[in-house]
Amino acid sequence: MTLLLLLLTLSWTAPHDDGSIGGAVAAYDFRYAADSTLIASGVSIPTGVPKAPGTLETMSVTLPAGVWFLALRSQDDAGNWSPWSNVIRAQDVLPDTTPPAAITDLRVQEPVP
Ligand SMILES: [Ca+2]
Repeated sequence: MTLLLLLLTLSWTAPHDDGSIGGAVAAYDFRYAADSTLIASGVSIPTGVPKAPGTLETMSVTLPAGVWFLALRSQDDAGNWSPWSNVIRAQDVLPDTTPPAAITDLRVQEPVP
């Protein structure tokens, strides 16, 4: 039996410490869950140190096969948490099991001498 995993590359823009101004945030809280309403109690995913505000953050995540919802929030150095981000849905890319259609126009193009 093959152990199926879901491999994702995620990205977001690094936020500011104080709303839309200030330096980098201190930490991220990145989670996934089987239900979009359960993100806050979902499984934590380790992230790197937050980058400078406005920088594109990218991260590779490996999850068990299935359908998952993911979101993150950030914390400043005073301990304040941002609201949760938008929630994204990720699922396995199912194997392609649809074959090509049958060719139906096979014919002799010219008489063979
Ligand atoms: Ca702040």
